[in-house]
Formats: sequence, C-alpha cells, structure tokens
Amino acid sequence: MKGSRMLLLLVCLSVIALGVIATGPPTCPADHGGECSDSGEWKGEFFPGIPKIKYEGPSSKNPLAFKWYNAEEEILGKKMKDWMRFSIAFWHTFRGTGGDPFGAPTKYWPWEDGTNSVAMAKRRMRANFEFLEKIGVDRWCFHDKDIAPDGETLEETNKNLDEVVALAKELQGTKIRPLWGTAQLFNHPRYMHGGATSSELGVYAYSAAQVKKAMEVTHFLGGENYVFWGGREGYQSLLNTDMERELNHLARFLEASVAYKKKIGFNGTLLIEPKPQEPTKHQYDWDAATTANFLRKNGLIGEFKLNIECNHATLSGHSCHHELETARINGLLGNIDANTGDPQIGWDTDQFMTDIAEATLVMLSVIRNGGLAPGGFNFDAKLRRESTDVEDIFLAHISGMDTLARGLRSAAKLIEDGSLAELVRKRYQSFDTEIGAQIEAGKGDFETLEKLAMKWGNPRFHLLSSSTGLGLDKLTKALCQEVKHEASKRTPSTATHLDD
Ligand SMILES: [Mn+2]
Repeated sequence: MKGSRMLLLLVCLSVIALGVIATGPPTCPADHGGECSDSGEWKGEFFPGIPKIKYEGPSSKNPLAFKWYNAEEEILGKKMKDWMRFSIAFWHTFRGTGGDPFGAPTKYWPWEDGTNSVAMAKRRMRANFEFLEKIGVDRWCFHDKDIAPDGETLEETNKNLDEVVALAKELQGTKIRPLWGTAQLFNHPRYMHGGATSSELGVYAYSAAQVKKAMEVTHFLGGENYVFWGGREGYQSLLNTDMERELNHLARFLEASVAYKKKIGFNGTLLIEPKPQEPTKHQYDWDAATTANFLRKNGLIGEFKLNIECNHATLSGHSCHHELETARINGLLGNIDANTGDPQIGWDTDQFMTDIAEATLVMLSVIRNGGLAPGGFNFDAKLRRESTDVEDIFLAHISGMDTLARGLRSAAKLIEDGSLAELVRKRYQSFDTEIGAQIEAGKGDFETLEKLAMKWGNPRFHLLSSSTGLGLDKLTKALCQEVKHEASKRTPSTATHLDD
C-alpha cells in the first residue's frame, strides 16, 4: 500500500514536471539586455549598441561604416544601390552554426534558445529584419526550411511555414521583399538520391509539393525571383544511374514549375544555380554552359535564367568572370550569389568576397549586362567558424558590400576610360572588313576563303601580336592600372578575426 502510494506520487510529480516543460515559457538566454515575454516573443534589441550603418568614405576608421558603398551615389547613371541590389541570405546569417564536417557548432547567438520551435523561428525572423534595417539592405533570400520548422506531416509543415511567413510579411513593410525564395531539397534523408531526379516516385512527388509551397510563399511575400539549386540532383555512380531518365525527369519537373508559376500569377524570374559537385559526385547543373544546353534542349531557355555563384564557378574550374560572361552572352545572367572560394581549400567555403580585382571583373559583367534587375547580389556567404561575435555579422557584410562597391567604381573607371574596350576592338579589326562582315553574316564559304588564303599567304604572326595590341601583357596592364593602386590599399579588413 505504502509502495503504491509512493508510485502514484512519483507519477503525479512526473506529470506535473512534464506539464511545466510543455507549457512554460521557452528559455531565453539573453546575455545583453533582451527579454522574453510569456509568449516567447523577444522584446529586446537583437543587436544592441550597433547603429544603422552609414557611408563615411575611404578615410573612415570606423569598422561599423561603409568606406566604398554609398547607396545613393550615382555611378554610370545609376545609383549604387540599384546596381547592387544586395540581399541577405537567411540561412548563413541566421541558421549558420559554424559547424563543419570535422567540428561542432561554434556560434551561439544570444537570441537562440536551442529549440527548433515556431516561436524560435519567429524570433529569428525578427532578428533578420532588425539586421536588414541596420545594414541598410532591402532584400533577403531564404529556403523554406531555414525559416520554419518541419511538422509531423506535410500539412503541419506547411502550417508552420504559413505562420512564420505571415510574420515576415508584416515585418517586411512596403520597402523590404525577398530577392528570391527556394525549397531546400537536400538536407532531409528522403532526398539522399535527389529530389526531382530521385529514383523514387514518392520523393519526386514530395519535391513537387515542397517547391509548390515555397513558390507560393515567395509569391505571397512579393519575391522577385525563385531559385532552383540542385544540390542532390546528380549522381554518385553511373553504374546504378539512368542519367538520361533522370535528366528527363528534371526537365519535366521544371516544366511543371513553370506551369505552376503561371497558374498562380507569380511573375518572378525562375533561376537555376549551377554547381559542379558537392554534395554529389556529379551535379547535373555543372556550370553555366551545361545548364544553358539543358535548358535549350528542353525548350526552357526562355523560362529560366541563371544564378551564378562565384564559389561554384571556381569549383567547376572556371573563374566567376567566365561564368558570368557565359551567362550574359546567352541572355541568361539573372542573379549573382556573391561569395568567393579559397584557392587552397577544395570545397565550397562560401566566403565573403574581399578581392577587389575579382570584384572589378564581376562588376564589368554586371555593367555590360545593364545591371541584374530583377536579380541582385545575394550574400551566399558565411562567417568563418572562428567568428563568433554578433558584431561579426555586420563586419563581414560591410566588408563584402564595400568590396563589390569598390569593384563597381573600378569597373566604371575602366569603361569610362575606354582603353580596354578599344584594345579588344582592335584585336578583331581584321573582321571589320567586307569579307569579315560576310563571314559573320554566314556567307563565308570555304571555296572563297581558300582563294583568299592563297592570295594572302601565311598570316604574319609577329605583326598580329605587335600591331593589333593583342599581347596578353598589354591586356593585363590595362586592367591592372585601375585595380593595382586600389588593391595596394585593400578593402579594410574590418575585423582581424573575420572572414578573410
Ligand atoms: Mn548559392
């Protein structure tokens, strides 16, 4: 009897304890002034002590100020902010933990309570908007899975997403909107063989449902683009893969996404983001040229553009400039994921771009493209694992924005100066002739060209390199004249413990 009473007491105490855990306010380990209310809503400031970031010019020593990015300043007839159209990547900025394949998370932002609850998702969303306001950026990018937790069922997952998206819509106001949204089809185990290219029909269907919902919420939030990054759309071994069938499935999937976009009246641009490999051994959207060919073959060329990521470009063995130019000359340059890789590390390090020469070449492509709108520059870049202060989030973005702004200034000078364009024009001047025009018009038949070759004799190489100015040393010199003295000053590394 006594034993059973004791057991009852223990059961009761357990139930009470469970009740406290289930209904009590979430923990809120604010260490600098934030507060939690009973509803779990954050009441404090997420970035206390950090003001709205302003332009102070190159001579400023203030790490929390722009030295080169002056949003309202006009360059080549357009405001800097309209050339750049910067965007903050929610996943790196608010879900990045500093964890890597070898080590545990290192970042513990003070607003995180260690849960993956809807309340926590909403608090993070508030942090996102305080950050956007203070850094002076009007756009943000997200995956569905970054911003809201999964539920037990697809219906519950969608309900969670709707709840967080409703708050985002309210916080956006009239000025801020997503540059793009996307569905995350790579983290969950169901996507181990891919989403649209999975060998399992059920996974294909689930992927479609997820993209459908992500497109709907992007549209609801006024998003300007929608991105497809096929992290697991590829293969590990051709021996167990029907590549032709998988590529056809991918094409049908993209066709269905176009149809759904039109059905719901979403006018944003659909973008494909090439990447050669990682996590798969081979990704189908290898690079810009491969993706362009895929789109053309499947009659999708007019429905999609490309989102070029600089770190993906270098992983595919190209420079970012090469990928941007390949996209541009095919009419496919839609957006840039602004980051850079590390020449000594062989994977996708997603670093903030701090190389002024690389930024100058990037901006040359952007200017030649007439800008990126409705695309922009999304900072698909993360703090290094060792950067663990809240302030670092600002310093890293300021550094990235200043570098690209400086690239814009350098590229504008190169274009205004005209010597680089003149050098390239001269290189091809032999085609600025009657026969050259005929060849370019598709009327250069081989019989005629053979007669000309016999008449003209062997092309004189020494004259070609000296008189037409195509020597590589001259080209390099022209570019470096602009970049060199700027590079010697280097974009101030605003924090010694920061990303580069
Ligand atoms: Mn990216």
